[in-house]
Amino acid sequence: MFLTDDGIRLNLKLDRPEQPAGGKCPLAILIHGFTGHMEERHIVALARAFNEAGCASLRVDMYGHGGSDGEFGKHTLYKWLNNALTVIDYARGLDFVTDLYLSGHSQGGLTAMLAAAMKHDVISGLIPLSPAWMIPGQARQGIILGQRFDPDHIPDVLPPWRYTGLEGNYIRVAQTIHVEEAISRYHGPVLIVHGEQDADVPVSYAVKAAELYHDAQLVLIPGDTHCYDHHLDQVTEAVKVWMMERPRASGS
Ligand code: FER
Repeated sequence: MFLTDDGIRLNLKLDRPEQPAGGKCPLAILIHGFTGHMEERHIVALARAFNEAGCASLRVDMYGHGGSDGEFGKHTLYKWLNNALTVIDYARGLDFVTDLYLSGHSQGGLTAMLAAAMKHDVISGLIPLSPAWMIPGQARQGIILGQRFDPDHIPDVLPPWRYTGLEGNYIRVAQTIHVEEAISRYHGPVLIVHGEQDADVPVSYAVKAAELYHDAQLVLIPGDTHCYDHHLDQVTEAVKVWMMERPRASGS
């Protein structure tokens, strides 16, 4: 299924829980990370976890990723944020949807945090998974993907560090984003899940975000990595349990 966001086709996949035909249910939007896509093992498992909790899942390939339009090198957090706003508005209009939840992994988790701040009145719960919310602060300090650069002299195209072709505009955009401000604008319930051995996003950021949010629960997974190579079942279980604890809108 495709949705068009200002001329960019976004690849979406909707999975509804097993339930009587015509039944209403909540829906969780699920956003992959930097260089990721909707068919990654952990993203598919999380979509299924939402379904098992009686919640539809809507996986999205973001600009320049997976089956969506756009070039990877030209993606920025602003483009991802616009994609997220478009997908949220689409999901709100689906007739079976009661409440809307927003989830994402890593850079998708950061995107979910920023979009939840903008759409705080329509997002019933936020589930950032190993959210890479250090990206903006590190971009200002001159660190990206573990590499150092001069934050005041950004090249048009970054050197081929871990990935080739990423344009400097990615960093210029990230430098403008202030995540603490976004965190303070979202007052709904939050579940943060993070592997304690994450080598890409330090677990300290999950701890800090859980402190800053008004109503957050933090689940740390001992021994696990950025993409949950060892204990994905614990991640999906945490999401499932938290979702089943949510109050359901009447009529569902
Ligand atoms: C970075 C560290 C982590 C970064 C991106 C990530 C672009 C995101 C990882 C992911 O989404 O999985 O410095 O810079």
